[in-house]
Amino acid sequence: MKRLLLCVSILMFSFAAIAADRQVYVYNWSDYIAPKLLDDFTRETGIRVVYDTYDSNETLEAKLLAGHSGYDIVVPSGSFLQRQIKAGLYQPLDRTKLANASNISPEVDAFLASYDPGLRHSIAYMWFSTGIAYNVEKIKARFGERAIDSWDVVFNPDNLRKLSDCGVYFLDSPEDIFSVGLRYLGLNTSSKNPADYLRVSTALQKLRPFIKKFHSSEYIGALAAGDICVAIGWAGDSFQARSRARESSNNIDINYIVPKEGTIMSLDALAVPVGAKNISEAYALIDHLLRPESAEQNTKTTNFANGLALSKQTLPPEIVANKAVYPDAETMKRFFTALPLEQALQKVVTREWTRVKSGR
Ligand code: N2P
Repeated sequence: MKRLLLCVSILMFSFAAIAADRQVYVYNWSDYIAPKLLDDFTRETGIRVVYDTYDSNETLEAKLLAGHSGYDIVVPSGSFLQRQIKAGLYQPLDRTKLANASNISPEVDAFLASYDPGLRHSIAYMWFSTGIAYNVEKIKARFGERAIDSWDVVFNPDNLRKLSDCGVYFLDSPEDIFSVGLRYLGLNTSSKNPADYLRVSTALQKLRPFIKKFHSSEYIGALAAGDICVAIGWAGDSFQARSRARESSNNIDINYIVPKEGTIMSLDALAVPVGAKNISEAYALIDHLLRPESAEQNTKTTNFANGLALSKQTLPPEIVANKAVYPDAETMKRFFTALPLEQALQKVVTREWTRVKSGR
């Protein structure tokens, strides 16, 4: 009897040890998930989630290129995903092992297929535009009743000068800023001509004195606290700034607009790097994120549109009706997407970006 008890306890102990051993390493954008989802996942599966965040594709890419990042799931944006797949940085994904992948809408899958042909290496996560987020009262104090609907607010130096005293942030994302700069200047947003990018760089250099910071996540808190009055930012993050201000009842009202000239629309996807060790755990978490209730939770928390077809029917009406989060056909017409640049052109853009940021 004693021996049996001993055996049983050894067995139980080993099961517990095995369960406790299961983990998945995730590297995701900051402010890009409902934290509750990860707790629910661990409670349900016993798989521990080790979760780190970044706020730029360049940071993620540097980690992947250095090799052995240790991550099982990462979340690159479309154009980066495309070139990283080509560089052999991701493992193929077997969609038949993801029962919930069929929840993704055909439009979102088609968008992702423009970066990952055949959808062999990735799963859509969230999609969004890049636009202008601003403090309603402070902008009104400087521009009066004038409608805020154009890139002119941030790309015309005379306008930006008027905003510099209340604080201007730009995303630290050359793809976003060069894309919208090309559009503002009336140039081809998929131009392959370095001269076009140099024109954008020249325009940005004129704006540089009025920009407090290039950063891709701090603008959420800075807008919400009233520390800055305008940012070129991403849709979901900008509305997170609005929610945070409302939660703190500080009377700060934040708005976000898709400029009338149009803007870049992007899509982030879940992918499993080569060298990832916890593959079945990665599949389990990806499938968990693709549940309708998870995607809904994510959109409610982050204000980013998820890729699921059904979501729009169950989300709160104020999110679905927000055309800056779920654009209607009219808004959609103003969107364009970005593809990776040829290496030589990418070098020019990277060099110009450093030049703009350093103000030299
Ligand atoms: C989340 C930012 C995700 C959008 N804070 C940029 N890929």
